[in-house]
Amino acid sequence: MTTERTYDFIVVSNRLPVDRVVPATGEAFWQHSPGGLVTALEPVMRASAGAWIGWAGQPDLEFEPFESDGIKIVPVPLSTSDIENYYEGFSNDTLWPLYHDVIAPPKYRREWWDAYVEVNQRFSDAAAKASAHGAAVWVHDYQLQLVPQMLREARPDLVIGFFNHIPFPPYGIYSQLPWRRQIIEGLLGADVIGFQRLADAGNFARAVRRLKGYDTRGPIIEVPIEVDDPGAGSHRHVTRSRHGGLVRTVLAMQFPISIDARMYEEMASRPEIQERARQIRKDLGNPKTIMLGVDRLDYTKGIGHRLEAFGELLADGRISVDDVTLVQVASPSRERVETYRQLRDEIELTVGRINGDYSSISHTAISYLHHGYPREEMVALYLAADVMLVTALRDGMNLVAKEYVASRVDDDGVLILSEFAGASDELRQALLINPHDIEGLKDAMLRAISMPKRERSRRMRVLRKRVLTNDVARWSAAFLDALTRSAHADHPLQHPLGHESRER
Ligand code: GDG
Repeated sequence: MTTERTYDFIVVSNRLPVDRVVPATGEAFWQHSPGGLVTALEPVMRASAGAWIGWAGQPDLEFEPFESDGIKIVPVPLSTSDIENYYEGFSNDTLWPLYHDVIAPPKYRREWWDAYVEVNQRFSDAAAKASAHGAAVWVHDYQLQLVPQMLREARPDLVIGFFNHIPFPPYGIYSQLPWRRQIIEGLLGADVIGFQRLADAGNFARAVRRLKGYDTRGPIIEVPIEVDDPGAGSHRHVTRSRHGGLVRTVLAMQFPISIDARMYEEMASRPEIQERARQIRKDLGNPKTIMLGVDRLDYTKGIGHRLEAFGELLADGRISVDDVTLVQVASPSRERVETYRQLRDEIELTVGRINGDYSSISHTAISYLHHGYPREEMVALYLAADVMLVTALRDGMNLVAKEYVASRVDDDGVLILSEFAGASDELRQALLINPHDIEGLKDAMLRAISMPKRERSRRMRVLRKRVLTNDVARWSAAFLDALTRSAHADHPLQHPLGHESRER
């Protein structure tokens, strides 16, 4: 009999940090996809013999666990129907619009919910199987909100963390969800629940009070323990509530995510990337001002609002294509979901109209790029852009804003940033805007275009200090520190119930 290996630290996310590449000839292989999360967690994974559990990105295929760049990878299979119902359906067409202030109408389908429960159970089973006794498990994002409770039921010995990368909506919106109670219960299975903003944590605490009637004190939520709960003896943080009952405490607070700022700084200092930035400016006709937008093509990002403002400035004659050009990278996203197809059509129609109306043979109003680019090219674009436009209607954090700042090693460039993006809590020296206020957005664009060099540098220096200090390593350390404290704050044997009462 073979005993499966178990791990002391486990990360669970919908997607694994690797891609399976199938070349035209030769054998398929795994490629490390170094996203922000991998970079943040890599050192911790290595130091603590960690494993990463998630979907490998290809439907209907099962893969054995394997090792990639020193990280153990445990693939969870998803069928074509799981992808349609759990991923594209419930995750991307119910939860995503609901959690982003119903910018698009969420669809509530019972079969999608059933698939969500089933797939969450599969992820939880995989995590339970791979976890050593007392291991720390860190679950990520809205696709897996039921996993904490499922995992706690199966393995009360584990320390469980959850981080929500997207906003948590106000109760008036959240309460639309037919399964609102189940999701809250799912999340409360964690010891620590992290959000991007203080406001998200506040919205969550309110939902807990309204739906469960539990007491909350600041970031602490008191979850009553049933006396016949089989795992009661193993629960951590067991105390007596004001009302005399036994409660388990859960910490729910903000841990704003960040980027590997030093990596962006290092890339932006490379001569070949700086040369590429100059080349980009030259290719665009060396305009006085380059404005840049970089987003997944998603309705939360406010791409239409920024195009409208830009188009009106051209129409009003307040800017001219001879001086100002807009580069919009819209990387392809969720193209099988109908709302995203419609969004693409709308954006491309608007870009076509503005270019048709205002471009000249020598100057294009908007360079619209519906591609993904290598990171080097993104950094060159950041360096080439005088003004960065982040006009999200709702965004958990928005890493692009932080990447732009980290890349500006020359202390130059102006960031226009929506107050509806989590990043606006920290990046106060940006030009903060309300993207729904088109006149205000136009004014901010003009102000950015004509901002004196001294003011640009002063603002950028403050922004850079902030991003370089609060980087992604600090984020993961803060979260894991809270989780570790939660692991050591209580011991199962000190459970106030004592053994006899639990055996009743
Ligand atoms: C979710 C939340 C939260 C984009 N196009 C290309 C490319 N990107 C990279 C950017 C950035 C990332 O993708 C996008 O991150 P964002 O934070 O801007 O937005 P979401 O994808 O919606 O992320 C968000 C985040 O999770 C983390 O918690 O901040 O609020 O919605 O890193 O650079 N990268 C490359 N080529 C592209 O064409 N290489």
